Amino acid sequence: MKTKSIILTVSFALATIFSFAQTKTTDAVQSEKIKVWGNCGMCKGHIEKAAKAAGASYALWNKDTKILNVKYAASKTSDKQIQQSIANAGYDTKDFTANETAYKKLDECCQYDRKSAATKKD
Ligand SMILES: [Cu+2]
Repeated sequence: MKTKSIILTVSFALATIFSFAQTKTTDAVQSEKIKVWGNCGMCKGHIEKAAKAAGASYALWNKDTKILNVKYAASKTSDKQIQQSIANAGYDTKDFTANETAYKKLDECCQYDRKSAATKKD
């Protein structure tokens, strides 16, 4: 009977570890839809690259809707870090504004209409 209780204990422990590991992985993956200003296919490349450089595991920007779909591990990066990285690359996002210098570095075709046409100097 001793063997039986050992088996029970071990399988219970394994089940606990397994379910814990599962919850952890599902909890860790975040997905967001972020508005990012931009123009063309080249912008798409830059935006997605910047998102991935900030730790996103998945990034897909739609130039018609201007919506960036991202997936990332919460332990690795955050919505804000991703947006900051995109802004550093010259693109305005929902919560961040690219600085003028980064924007001016973009190719002419990529110089999209800024988030706020209002006065934004740096
Ligand atoms: Cu472009």
